[in-house]
Amino acid sequence: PAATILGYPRIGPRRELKRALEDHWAGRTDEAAFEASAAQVRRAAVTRLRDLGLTEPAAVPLDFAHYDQVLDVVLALGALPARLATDPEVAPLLTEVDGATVQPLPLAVEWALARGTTAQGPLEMTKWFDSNYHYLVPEIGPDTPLAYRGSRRADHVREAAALGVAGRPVLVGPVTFLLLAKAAADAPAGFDPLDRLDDVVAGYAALLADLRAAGAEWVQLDEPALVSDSWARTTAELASAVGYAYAALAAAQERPAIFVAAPYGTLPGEALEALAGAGVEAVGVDLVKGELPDGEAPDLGALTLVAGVVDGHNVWRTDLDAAAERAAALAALGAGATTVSTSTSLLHVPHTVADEAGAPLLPERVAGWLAFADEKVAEVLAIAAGADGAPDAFAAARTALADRAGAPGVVRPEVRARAAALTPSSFTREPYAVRRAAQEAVLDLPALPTTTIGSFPQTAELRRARAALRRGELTEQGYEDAMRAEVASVIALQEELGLDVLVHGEPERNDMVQYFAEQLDGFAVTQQGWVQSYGSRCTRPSILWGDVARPAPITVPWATYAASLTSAPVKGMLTGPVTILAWSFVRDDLPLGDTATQVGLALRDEVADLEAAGIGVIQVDEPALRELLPLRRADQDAYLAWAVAAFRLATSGVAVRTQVHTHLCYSEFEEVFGAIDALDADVTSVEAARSRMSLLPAVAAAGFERGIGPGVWDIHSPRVPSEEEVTELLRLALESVGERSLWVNPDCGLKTRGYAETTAALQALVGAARRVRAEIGATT
Ligand code: THG
Ligand code: ZN
Repeated sequence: PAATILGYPRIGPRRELKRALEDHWAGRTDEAAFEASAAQVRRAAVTRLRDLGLTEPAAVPLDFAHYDQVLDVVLALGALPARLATDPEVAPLLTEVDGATVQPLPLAVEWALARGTTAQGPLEMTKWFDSNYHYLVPEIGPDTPLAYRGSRRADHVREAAALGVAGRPVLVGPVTFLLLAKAAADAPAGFDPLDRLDDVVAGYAALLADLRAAGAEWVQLDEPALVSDSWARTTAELASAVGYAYAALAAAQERPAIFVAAPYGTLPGEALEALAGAGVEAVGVDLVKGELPDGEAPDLGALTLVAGVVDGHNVWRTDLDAAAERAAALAALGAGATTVSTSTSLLHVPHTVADEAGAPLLPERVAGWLAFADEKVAEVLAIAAGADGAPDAFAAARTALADRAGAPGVVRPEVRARAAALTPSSFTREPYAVRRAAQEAVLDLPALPTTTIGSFPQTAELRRARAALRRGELTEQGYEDAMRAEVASVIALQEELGLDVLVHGEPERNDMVQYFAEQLDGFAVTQQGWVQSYGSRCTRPSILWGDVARPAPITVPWATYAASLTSAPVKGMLTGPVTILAWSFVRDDLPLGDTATQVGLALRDEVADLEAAGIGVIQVDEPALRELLPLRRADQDAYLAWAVAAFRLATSGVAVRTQVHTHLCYSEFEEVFGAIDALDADVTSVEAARSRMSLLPAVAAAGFERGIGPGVWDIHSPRVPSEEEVTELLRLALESVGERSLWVNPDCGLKTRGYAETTAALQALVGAARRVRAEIGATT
């Protein structure tokens, strides 16, 4: 086709798939009802894309995962780790593979892999390239089954055909599948999942034959791993692996034409050449995040090039003139046809800007600058038609871009001037030893001080109050009273439990980024702008459109109210600049590092106001520090430099006596340890319970001397740890961390937990801290 997209949001414009999944998991619907709802969401998407103008054969992508696209390959190849394949809840569902007829694995197997069984945890989840989407990590060993056992994509092809649409099934490609996998727990040392490439390719050959039999003329295989160099294999080795794998697939008799897409960065020239040489029919390159293939112009023969010139990863209207030019530059590289496309799947953006019409949240003027998924479909069609073929679309794009560039608030001279005037001292505090002495004197905390990460359970009552406020059924005053009552009860609970550094519990916050975005200038928020984060879970990323400023203090009234209720120190709670950027749609008209500086400055003012209001402990969370790390090593240092600088800008304006905390989620601590150290926070809390403190020896070896709170309670599970378990973890931690540095806290915020388990677990946590204090002869 002349125009296509690499993928479309699958959650549904009103999150219909989320509801279908959660209703089914909760037992409110049976499998047939779930299948019917999921099919309805798929048919609505296919019809919508056809009606938007993707009418040519193979223009409509069929990428309908129930839960995750990597999981779909695990299911198609029956690639279950032994721990789950032999689980009593799963084993009876795994019928023998019958070479003649393939039958996709039952839904219950899918849920077992995605959500775990009574005895087994699910597949691990981790971030999908540089997006906010999370995929399930395959566990592959030398004996993991990898034979094709049927894929629902074949049904999706037939389902689309019944609607008159010749769709293009989309799957993760074989090389990326294996690179994203981790070695199964029982694999021998040195085993690399990529060693199984032959088996996986054989499985894909059968898959392609099945898709062809279902009527597919084309298949899209996504190979984003090719744009990253963060693997144990060199770029040359990867090029050779794809060349090998795709030559084998292309040689198959019965197959659709193969389109290999390489989103999220630059496809190295040698990988492009290997794909062309392998005999695939089309290759897609990302010309938004990535560049034209580097190196000498490769011989591409009659390969169709797919130009990813519409940003699939962000929400801005495309500069159609510039995009058309970029597509033409790509076309000039080859002798074959060119197709205009998005740079990535549209999975990362909401369904349509039209859904915001009449909603009070998104200013109309900002809405005019945006293109969500449906609007991006119109953009690829316009670029394919060209300025002469679609003059109105090109004219409208020019007008919108000009309006955005000149709108008030996009550039705030006072913000730019303040950023330009920063000096090295704006980023530096006094030496840690000085701060530590001052903080010990004012805070007077026991050894192994106990605290929490910040949020307490978001009860149904709190959510109801927020909904009632939104609907106008509760006044601002009524809402605030309800939140203050909650703060008072959270403070009372913490005093009763005997925690040392208290928090107000954040009842007033919906999402830790959206909350700040709603109160800072330069951000907009949406009503319906849901984007899938993992499985059925979605977020509504804020839209950062202008220079950032803080019109008024944000958290100060909550923190000071909490502090007024207790004599214990209360910790002020802020979200850090990098995390605010990572979980928002960011502007494309200013370097991200400059935006980070602006957010850092706004937070610096908030930190100063908290300190002035008597809050002596201030936490600035950066759970997403690792998340924005560029995919190519050459870009990583520059990123880490501005990320660290933004945090330090936010936190270095305080007196020595003020204790700065930070918190990082997930277990990728080691990878960015240097940067975490460079944040120079007085206390850092991290996730550690699941890995039983395994990160601490490395932290100690690196000479990290400031306070550290390795989580002692895995809050991601409803399991309540016993006092003995927590005591054990603390003893283990003391083997690496000095008793003057160790803090005692859960792994993460308690927002998603209930009060019963929270209270019991915190009791165990405080009890364990007291026991270990006694063991080491510390007071209190
Ligand atoms: N906030 C934002 N982005 C995030 C996270 C966050 N990205 C990374 C990480 N955390 C993703 N994890 C989650 C965890 C839970 C949910 C979404 C992403 C979640 N969402 C609710 C749902 O889908 O039902 C909706 C929440 C709401 O009403 O706002 O539970 O913490 N910005
Ligand atoms: Zn966390």
